[in-house]
Parts: sequence; structure tokens; C-alpha cells
Amino acid sequence: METLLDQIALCVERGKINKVSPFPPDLKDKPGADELTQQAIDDGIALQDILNQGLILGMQRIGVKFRENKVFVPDVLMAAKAMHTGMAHLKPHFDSGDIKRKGTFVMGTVSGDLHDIGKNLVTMVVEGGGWEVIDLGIDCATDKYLTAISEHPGCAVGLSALLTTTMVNMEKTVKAIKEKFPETTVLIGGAPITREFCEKIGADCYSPDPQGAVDYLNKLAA
Ligand code: B1M
Repeated sequence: METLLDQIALCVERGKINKVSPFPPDLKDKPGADELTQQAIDDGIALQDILNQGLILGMQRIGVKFRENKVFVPDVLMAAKAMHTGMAHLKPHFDSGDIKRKGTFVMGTVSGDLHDIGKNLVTMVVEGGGWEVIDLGIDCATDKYLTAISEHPGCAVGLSALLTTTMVNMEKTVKAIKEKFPETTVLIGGAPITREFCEKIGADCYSPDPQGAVDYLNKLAA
């Protein structure tokens, strides 16, 4: 029998936000991540299970499908919206320390680069994977990353670049991070980035897609 947690995972995966949401059409008039998460809390299901076996599982499934080109950007956006709606019910429990996140991930698009669609997808999928995400935005100078790292000790850092001309800024920022905070794990990505470039500039991980980034982070947290 389908459990409440299965239903929550399905709602996130399919982008079903709440009962009044008409999307997806085959789930019209059915409760969404909003109502089902509240119901799970009311039923006394462990909060960590609601997060891990409901919301995060759904987001992980959509991340894998996106990597395999089985779904597209709008599907990930809808899933993230459903995830956020459910997470809103858990937020007071995060604030009180009843549920723990896996760690903190600081993410930004590098200096001189204004592209943020890929960066936003990475932040959504990583957040959906159970991480607290600090989104530094676009056009991030090196100092912005360094300040964020000192404000969030132990965080992992992600950099995105979409222009061949801003790859040089990515290199400068990664080198500065590794010089000042050698223990900090640095992930990089973006259309022109390659594994060879990652090795050359001394970053720890290159992923071509958001799910690869969260898989790498999850291994670190395990
Ligand atoms: Co720009 N642009 N753009 N642009 N733009 C490209 C990147 C370009 C390839 C287009 C082209 O010429 N064919 C080209 C770059 C060429 C090059 O460098 N060799 C280009 C150019 C030249 C420019 C301008 C210079 C144009 C001009 O003004 N003359 C200018 C630069 C502005 C600046 O940044 N300083 C510019 C501006 C813009 C817009 C503002 C109009 C807009 C951006 C809007 C926005 O982001 N809010 C834009 C867009 C939309 C594009 C294209 C069309 C799409 C980029 C995109 O969002 N892709 C792009 C051409 C193309 O790709 N077809 C292009 C979808 C997104 C989901 O993919 O960001 O790769 P992506 O992210 C992926 C992965 O790479 C990965 O996960 C994501 C999901 O799979 N990923 C990570 C990304 N970061 C990661 C980090 C990780 C892990 C994975 O770990 C940390």
C-alpha cells in the first residue's frame, strides 16, 4: 500500500504543490506536498523521515531524471516549488534543531558572469538533497566567497561559470579559496567546464549536472 511518505515523494517528483494546483492534470483535486506534509506531521511521523523518505526522495528522483534527460528545466522548477511548500511546514523544526541538515553549501556564479539558470537549478537540487544553501547570486567576486566561507565554517562551496571568458575568474577564486581555506571542498560546473579544467585549477569536483553535485556532497556528509 502507498504510504503517506510515498505520496509526498511522488508529489515532489511530479511538482504537485497543493490541492488547488491544476498541475499535473492527472493529480487534479488531489492533495499535494503542502497538505500531505502537514498531515504527516499531524500523524506523528518522524520529522527526519518526512524529510528524507518524502521530500528529499522526490527531489532526488527528479534530479536523476533530469540528468538522464527524461525531464526538463520546468519539471525541476515545479518539483522545487512543491519541495519548498512541504519544507515550509518543517522550517520551525529546523530552526529549533529537531531536524538536522547535512551541511551548508555556498553557491554562486563567478565574477563577470550573469548566467544564473544553471546555478539556480544546482541550488534547488542541493537544497532538495537536505543541505542548507547560501545563494550568493551572480557576478560573485572572490571576496564574496571568502566572506561566506568564514561566516559558515565547514561549508562546501560551488561555483558556476557559463562563459569561456569567466573561466579565468573561476580559476582565481578557486585558488584563493584553497589558499585561505585549504580544507574547504570546492565543486565547479557550467557548460564550458570540464574535468580536466577542474583538475588544472585544483577544485575537488566537477559535475556536469546538479545531481552529480549533490551525490558528491552526500558522500562527504556520509
Ligand atoms: Co549567454 N551565452 N551571454 N545569456 N547564454 C551562452 C552561455 C553562450 C554559449 C551563447 C552562445 O553564444 N551560443 C555564450 C557563451 C560563449 C562562450 O563563452 N564561449 C553566451 C554569451 C556570449 C553571452 C553574452 C556575452 C552575450 C552578449 O552580451 N554579447 C552575455 C554575457 C553576460 C554576462 O554573463 N556577463 C550573455 C547573456 C545572456 C543572457 C543574460 C541573455 C541570458 C542569461 C539569463 C540568466 O541566466 N538569467 C543568457 C542565456 C540564457 C544563454 C544561453 C542561451 C542559455 C544558458 C542557460 O541558462 N542554459 C547560453 C547558450 C546555450 O547554452 N544554449 C548562453 C541552461 C542551464 C540549465 O544550463 O547553465 O549550463 P547551464 O547549467 C547546467 C550545467 O552546466 C550544470 O547544471 C545545470 C543544469 O544541468 N551546472 C553545474 C551549472 N553550474 C553548475 C555548478 C555545479 C554543478 C553543475 O557545481 C557547483
